[in-house]
Amino acid sequence: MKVFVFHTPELTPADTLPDCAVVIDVLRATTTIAAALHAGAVDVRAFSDIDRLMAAGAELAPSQRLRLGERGGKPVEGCDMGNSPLDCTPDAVSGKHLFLSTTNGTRALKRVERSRAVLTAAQINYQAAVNYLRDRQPETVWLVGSGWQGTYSLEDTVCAGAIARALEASAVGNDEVLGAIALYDSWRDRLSELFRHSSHGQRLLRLGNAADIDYCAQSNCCDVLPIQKEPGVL
Ligand code: 3SL
Repeated sequence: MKVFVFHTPELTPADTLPDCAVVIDVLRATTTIAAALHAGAVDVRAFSDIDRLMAAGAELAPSQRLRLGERGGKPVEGCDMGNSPLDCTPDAVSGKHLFLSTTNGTRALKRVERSRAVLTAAQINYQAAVNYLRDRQPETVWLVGSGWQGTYSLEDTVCAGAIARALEASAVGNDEVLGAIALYDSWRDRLSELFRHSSHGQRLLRLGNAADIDYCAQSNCCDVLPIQKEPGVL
């Protein structure tokens, strides 16, 4: 197994795809996906475009679906919810199909959705991805951070580092892997503090989402593996 870390979807090679892509958006899309599936959502359907989300969502009765939309950290008008993992309680999501569109996470998923296998991971469930990778031993693995509109996000890289650290024996595909492991090793006991320093953490704090940051900074509180069943559906 050869593991590569890419800090943003834009940095992934344009002419190839891996055997397994792991999409990471710790703040907050892939945390929300993990929390929703853990709380009993039937599936999560990812859209990069809100209009497409609305059109697809309209094909199901309101009792069967929930539409989650986020732009710039804020809930999108007309959707049922924003992108807070804390809203994904069993009462809210159990038995429902979720339609999700976010600024960066769902876009990152789109970039690699044609890979042989696609997982999503966050700090709250990364061990499930590690177990899958150890078990399946795909030849090439991309750990893809979602970043923020094309720029690097600290929290995604730290989670990639947690995964790469746990896969220690694997071949290191690029220098970013070593950088991500070093970042994780330095901050592993103070993740909530690190996330508060990050630019998106600061944005979420300004929007009053401190509790989300604390939730997203927990390690492996959800034993769930979001795995793509068909392009865009986890
Ligand atoms: O950019 C994204 O995909 C979101 O996760 C951003 S937010 O945390 O919902 O603001």
